[in-house]
Amino acid sequence: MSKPEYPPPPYRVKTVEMMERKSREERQKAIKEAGYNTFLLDSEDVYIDLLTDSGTSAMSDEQWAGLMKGDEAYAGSDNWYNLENTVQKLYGFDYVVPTHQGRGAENLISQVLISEGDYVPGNMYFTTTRTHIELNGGEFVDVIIDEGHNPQSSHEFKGNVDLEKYEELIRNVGPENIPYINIGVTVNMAGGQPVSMNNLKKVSELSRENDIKVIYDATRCVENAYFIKEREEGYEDKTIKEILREMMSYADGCTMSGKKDCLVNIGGFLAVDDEDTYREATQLVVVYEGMSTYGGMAGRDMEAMARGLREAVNYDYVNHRVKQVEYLGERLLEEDVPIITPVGGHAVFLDAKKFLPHLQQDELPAQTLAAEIYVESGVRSMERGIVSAGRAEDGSHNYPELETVRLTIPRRVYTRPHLDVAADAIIDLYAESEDISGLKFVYEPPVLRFFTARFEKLD
Ligand code: P61
Repeated sequence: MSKPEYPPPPYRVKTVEMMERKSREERQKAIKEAGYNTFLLDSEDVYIDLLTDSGTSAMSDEQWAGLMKGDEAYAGSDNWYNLENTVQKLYGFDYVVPTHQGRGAENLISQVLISEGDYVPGNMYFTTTRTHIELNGGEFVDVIIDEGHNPQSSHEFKGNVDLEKYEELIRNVGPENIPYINIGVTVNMAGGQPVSMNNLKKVSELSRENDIKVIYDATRCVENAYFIKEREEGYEDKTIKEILREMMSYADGCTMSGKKDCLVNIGGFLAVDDEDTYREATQLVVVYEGMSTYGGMAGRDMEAMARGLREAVNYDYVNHRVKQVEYLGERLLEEDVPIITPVGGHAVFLDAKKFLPHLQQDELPAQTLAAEIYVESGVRSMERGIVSAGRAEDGSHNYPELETVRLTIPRRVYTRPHLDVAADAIIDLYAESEDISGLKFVYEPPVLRFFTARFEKLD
């Protein structure tokens, strides 16, 4: 069998952080105390942390040096102008509003654009995005292609918008009731799947014809640009930077969680083309985040993000990053462990319905599997299934087709042997998976329940 590709990282180590693996007995105790919810584990009880790629990147020496250049003036700091200028140059939007993280930007755009009773289509929901849409009286409508919901479909752009579904929504509810379409590039909940340039272009045309704005969730847009370069005809010789600029030219604005592709631990922004939207957002940002020249970030955070934005469009960096994720996927596929394919940009998603076929979705297969992986190996992962999907208006669970466990790779942090530890443990667990019993809720908060819910084992 051929060895999966793993390019050498385009960086070397300057500082290390020591880590320790607790014993199996300690891990069993820790997960029980955490109510079988990996979000509630203490970080010191975790060996290899694949919970998220959000805010967990390793910063470069350039970024750390930038922290010392933090201008902590309350208003108009140098670092803000550097950040604003970098976003304008790389993304092409005229107006930038800083926020403390991605959901801050989602709050602003949802409040500015959505009126009670509106519909907001998107290529699969994301938890915080949908919550802000709903809190502002909107209804989210999923218009991703069917392949996006199918773990085994080999479609190369599973994040694409189904233009027929989008058109049908426009016909049924009227374009005046759709303030914008929200496009995730890439689509987190679908497995980090990209959207093609051709699809972005068509979505833009249809939206402009109907006077509907296009707002991207640009959180992982660099990884999306990489997939376009690798997979879409005509883009193989373009730079990541050029592809990114073209992608953004088909949008009216974007929200950004700086904690992912911007390579920082905290931060975010909203960027738009239209002055009216910008003005309204700056009126709100002072209420929710801070002045419109810091939006909840320290000067040093803004400097680190400006530098991270520029580093992230380096081809060698993003090529190594995505290949690292693919490597973990390949290791699992070699042993027939069920995962979502093709492997996406930031994480490998285990198909928990197939991994634990004896469990009903009500028995919370993905939540169960994430807890078992932790006990087996000390590796922390995240449930992305029925628990994350929450409840419908009538109080019943939403039943998403994708019931997954996400093994998310932080940027520039782990090495191949770390990924092998995770792969080996999951392969071993798969061999004995029929002995694993499910979980039930014992505490369930009403909003974004997955963060703090608690569970007990079913007998
Ligand atoms: C994550 F379990 N993602 O993937 P903020 N859009 C997109 C995101 O991936 C995203 C945000 C907006 C996280 C953190 C997280 O249900 C959860 O900077 C595509 O986190 O506010 C965040 O950006 C929000 C984990 C968020 C979750 C919500 O791990």
